[in-house]
This record gives sequence, structure tokens and C-alpha cells, in this order.
Amino acid sequence: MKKITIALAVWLTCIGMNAWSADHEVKMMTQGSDGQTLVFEPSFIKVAVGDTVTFKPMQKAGHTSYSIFEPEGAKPWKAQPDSEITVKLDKEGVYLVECFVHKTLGMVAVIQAGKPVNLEAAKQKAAEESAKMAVGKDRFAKELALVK
Ligand SMILES: [Cu+2]
Repeated sequence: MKKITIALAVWLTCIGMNAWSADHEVKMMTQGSDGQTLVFEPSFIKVAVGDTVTFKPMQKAGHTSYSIFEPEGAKPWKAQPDSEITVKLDKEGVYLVECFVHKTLGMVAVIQAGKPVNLEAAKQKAAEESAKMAVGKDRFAKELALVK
């Protein structure tokens, strides 16, 4: 019984320290593996609240990860061009991401952390951004359709 109690105490401490938060990698690619150009790969990911996401530029093309919409209280991020950035998603909801340089060419991504509590607002923002794009106007909508 004592052993179980100790194990439980250790387990609860681990949860408190967020020992199980994971890092997810998103590649920023000039040419995606499916032949599409200027993409985040994957362009949609679902993570747990408290997880981190690392954006990795795979080619030097000025790829720049910017968050353009976040859940309330979350900190926006702006990476430097051609630079890796790791961001912590500590607020629940949907995040919209663009490559600052290629946003009008549809280089966008969606991250869902926990429950999509702000999905309607995210869809509205995505529609506004998509209207400004020259190509890839449907990408945000396709990614948001995967939010569950
Ligand atoms: Cu780019």
C-alpha cells in the first residue's frame, strides 16, 4: 500500500511539472513532400495544452513563423526569417500561423491545443486572411476543417 502511495505521489508531482509535455516539429518548406509549394508540414496539428511546437525552416527562402491569431491570453510569436523557433502553447484553443514572407501565397498552418474553444473567431480571421491571398486561398479552410 505504501508503494502505491509513493508511486501516486511521484506521478502527481510529474503532472505538476508537466513532465509529459511533448514537442512537435513543423517544417517550413519551399517544396512540400506532396509537391505543393510553400507549405508548413504538417499544416495542421493537434497538440495538448502545454506542449511545444518547433518550426524548422528547411530551405533558406525567408520562411518566417508568425502567429496571427491565438486563444485569449496567449502570447503571439514572431520568428526571424530562416530561423527556427520553439513556442509553447499554454492556452487552450486554435492558433493560426503564417509565413510572414509567403502569406499571400498561402503558406499557412493551424494548430489546435486542447479543445477548440475559439473556433468561430479563428474561422472568421482565417477568412479575412484568405481573401488577401493570391494563391492557396482554400488552405486555411482545409486545415480548419480538421479541427475536432
Ligand atoms: Cu515561407
